[in-house]
Amino acid sequence: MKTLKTIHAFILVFLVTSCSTKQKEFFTIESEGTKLKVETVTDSITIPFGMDFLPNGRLLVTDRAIGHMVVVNTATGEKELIQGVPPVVGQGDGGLLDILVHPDYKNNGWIYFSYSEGDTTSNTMVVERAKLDGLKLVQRERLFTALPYFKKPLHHGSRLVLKDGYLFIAMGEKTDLQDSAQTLGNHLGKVLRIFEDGRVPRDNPFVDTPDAKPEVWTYGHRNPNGLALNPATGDLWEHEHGPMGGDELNLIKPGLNYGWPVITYGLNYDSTKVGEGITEKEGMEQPVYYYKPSIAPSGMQFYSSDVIPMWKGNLFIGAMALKHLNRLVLENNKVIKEERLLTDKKWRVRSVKQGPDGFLYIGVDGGKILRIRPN
Ligand SMILES: [Ca+2]
Repeated sequence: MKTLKTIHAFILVFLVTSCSTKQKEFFTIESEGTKLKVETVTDSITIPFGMDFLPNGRLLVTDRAIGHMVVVNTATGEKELIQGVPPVVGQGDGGLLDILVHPDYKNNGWIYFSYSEGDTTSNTMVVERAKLDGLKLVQRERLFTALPYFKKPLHHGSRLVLKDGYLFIAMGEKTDLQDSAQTLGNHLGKVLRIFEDGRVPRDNPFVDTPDAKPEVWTYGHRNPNGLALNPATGDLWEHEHGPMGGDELNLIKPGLNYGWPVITYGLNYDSTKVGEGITEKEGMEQPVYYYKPSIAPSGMQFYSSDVIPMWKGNLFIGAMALKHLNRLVLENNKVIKEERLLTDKKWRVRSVKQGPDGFLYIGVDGGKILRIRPN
């Protein structure tokens, strides 16, 4: 028996070694008349909801439903599990959600992450920051708890962006509480702004509004699964899952109402109208772009590198229902072209991130991490 175990251990070591040293799987695609190489970085991550880069080519990935935080060596594909991650509600849309490495990580060591907390009868989305001691999370600090807790573990939104000392958080409307998005006294269906240490800025738009949550930056959102900064302009962009046929791309400006559920380009899933069935109303913002039929967007990244020159300044969004990588060309904050990449692969593209190497990394459910690079 002992001999058998030893043989198994040898086989395992051999397999791990041979997998990590073999030639990476790849294929080519074409965009704007240029061939690009798509290469597998690693696999066996079930739902790679969030990804961000540590120094030295190490990629942090959240595996949503099982609540794992993994660090991937992007050169070898080897994965290591981070310890000390809080327990999560892995049902519905819940789990370990977005992850963000502080832009000044080398000096401060902070890692930000969001997750769903509670149980299947009462839960919400929480944002923490922590540091890494080897492969363990330490100095955990809770920065934000979306209120109120609610029963269904659905529509947490949960994307995070850091900019100039502020942390932006996108929070979903928690389904059955649709009207919550139009009410300022809760955090649901909102983009929120806090300082990166959790304090609330005094110049947020609703700090002096009676009964409003002071963290509210914008409202009237449904289920945001994408939040990204355009590094060329400093603008904050959001995308959200609409109902059937109403996925939206929005340019986020403080204090504005983005309309859900009063205006929408979508229908309820039983094909009935949402509310009065209107698409515009005074005092409510129009999306910059919307998808009909819905693509079910997830993850979002402005590509800012010169490594793939024809993509510079373009916006990339994962698509989970109409499975592909969505590429938008913007001009003066309007979409002038849409391209759907990787359509033949039928991948639910969950996360998109530009690497420090200028390659575009995507995480797909079921569950590979891949990178797109010059051929
Ligand atoms: Ca809207």
